[in-house]
Amino acid sequence: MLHSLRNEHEITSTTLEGGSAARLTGVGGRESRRQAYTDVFTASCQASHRTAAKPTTYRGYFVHIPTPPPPIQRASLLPMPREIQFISDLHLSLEKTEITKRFLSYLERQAPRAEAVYILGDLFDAWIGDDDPTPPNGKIRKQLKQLTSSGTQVYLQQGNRDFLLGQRFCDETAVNLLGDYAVIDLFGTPTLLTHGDLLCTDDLPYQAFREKAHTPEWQQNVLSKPLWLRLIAARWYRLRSHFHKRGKTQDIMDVNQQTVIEIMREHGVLQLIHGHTHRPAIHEFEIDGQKAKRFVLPDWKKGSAQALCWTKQGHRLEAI
Ligand SMILES: [Mn+2]
Repeated sequence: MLHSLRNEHEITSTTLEGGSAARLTGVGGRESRRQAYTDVFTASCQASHRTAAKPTTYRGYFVHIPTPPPPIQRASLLPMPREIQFISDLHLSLEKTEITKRFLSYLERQAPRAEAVYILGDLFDAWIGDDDPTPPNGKIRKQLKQLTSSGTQVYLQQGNRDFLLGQRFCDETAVNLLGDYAVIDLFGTPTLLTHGDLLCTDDLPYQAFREKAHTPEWQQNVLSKPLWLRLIAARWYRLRSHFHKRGKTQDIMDVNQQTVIEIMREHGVLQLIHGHTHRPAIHEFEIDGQKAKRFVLPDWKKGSAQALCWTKQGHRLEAI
């Protein structure tokens, strides 16, 4: 088309806007002029469908090819709101299949939304060593690994039930093991995280046992026993713990407020999140004339579980 056009006409200029088109000179009647119009129009249409960014010249006339819009810049997208989630006291075990299912579903559906998930102890009802393959340990490991691989950071504190959770478990799942106390910057507020058993200082027999059980000698002694022996010992320990609890008053099992204040003061925080007591609440009090808060996470039950979800806008408990 362009070839015949070039032979018959000389195009001196073009504007393809509105009703005007190429101004044609030279020989040819109305019919050939009409044909030239059609040719120029067709050429321009074909050209404008190309993706070249700069205008192209066809033999003296100018076809404007619109510049394609720039690709959307990542930086111009609104950032996803950051979310931090806290859970604790799941007490996962072979017998509690509903809670295991609930946790696996949480790891798959709700946890990936979070930038970080903090598990503040007693993820397992008992832990006798990272080499224990008893279900649901394998499944939990696998799903935790999937979550950390997808970009959500997972932080773990030991509880009074799973204080033998070790580095091997954390390496296999890419979970970060925290110490008994950890201070994080929670959207600008320094916040102390702990399982909570260290705050129950009225329970003297437990504190004495804890001290002993946290020595390297005690732990090495236990972990060096064969797996079958540790499995039996764990059963016995859980049974014993059940009867011990029955004999203790409710007050002894809760935190000691003076200890809470001392520990918070020591860590320079006015906000504390912990689990362990299974008494979910938000306590408000004062430390040296300043307002302080203590968040107690709920334990997981057969029929209900919750995560404390925190964003820049604030916090809420979300059902799992
Ligand atoms: Mn606990």
